[in-house]
Amino acid sequence: MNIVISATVSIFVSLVLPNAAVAAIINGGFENSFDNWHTLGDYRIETSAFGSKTVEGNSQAFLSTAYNEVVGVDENGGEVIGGSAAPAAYITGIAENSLENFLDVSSFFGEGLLADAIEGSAIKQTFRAQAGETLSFAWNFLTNESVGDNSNPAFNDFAFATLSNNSQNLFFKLADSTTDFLATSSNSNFFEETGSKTFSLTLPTDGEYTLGVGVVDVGEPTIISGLLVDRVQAIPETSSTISLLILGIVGAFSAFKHIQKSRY
Ligand SMILES: [Ca+2]
Ligand SMILES: [Ca+2]
Ligand SMILES: [Ca+2]
Repeated sequence: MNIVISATVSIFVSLVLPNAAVAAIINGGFENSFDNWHTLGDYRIETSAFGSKTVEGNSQAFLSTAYNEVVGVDENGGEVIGGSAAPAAYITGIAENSLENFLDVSSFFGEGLLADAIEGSAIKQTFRAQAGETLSFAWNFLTNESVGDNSNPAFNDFAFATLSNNSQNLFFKLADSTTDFLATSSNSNFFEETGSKTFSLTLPTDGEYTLGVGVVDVGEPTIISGLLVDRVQAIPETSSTISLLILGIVGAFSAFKHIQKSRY
């Protein structure tokens, strides 16, 4: 009898716990610092005081490619040195705490466009979603590299996203030094920024996904780039329809009450 019960319990646990342990995206707006996120490299929470406004709430995530490098200028015009970016193992040979290891994408930084990534930073979160949900987040790529027509292909720093589940690893380049940047120079410590953009992707199947977002130096390590991230979310296809319906019902009810009142 006991054996039967414990077998039943263990089956129940194995079926139910994985679902319960991983939920929808939590703290996607970084209002609770990096709670529920895993982090690697040079990262911190910034407010709108950064010089580029948050998209949602008071906080946004900031990642950079700085590793003991010039990250700004103090009030006396002196260089401010900082940063703790992580290595890309394919170039540096340092596998421990590497970006590839963190993102579980062993070959990404050794292939094609990514072969010259030297170092950078990334965050990730694992969540459950259903087919048809739209995964999205706001991002803003910032750089001190030359951009546009002056960009140098050898120093083409870039920002990226990875999305993996148990069947595949997807890679998306968000921006690099050839992307369109704001015509006016950035109000932040960086020379250039793309301004806030939105990444959006419809998830194909039910399941557990890991979203990674990061930024890397390419070709040489000292001229830094950064990435702001905010409002990371996965929204069911129907939620906007449902809320419109609810609004419609409330609206109809208010109108009905109004009519009732005006009769007396
Ligand atoms: Ca936020
Ligand atoms: Ca660097
Ligand atoms: Ca660089």
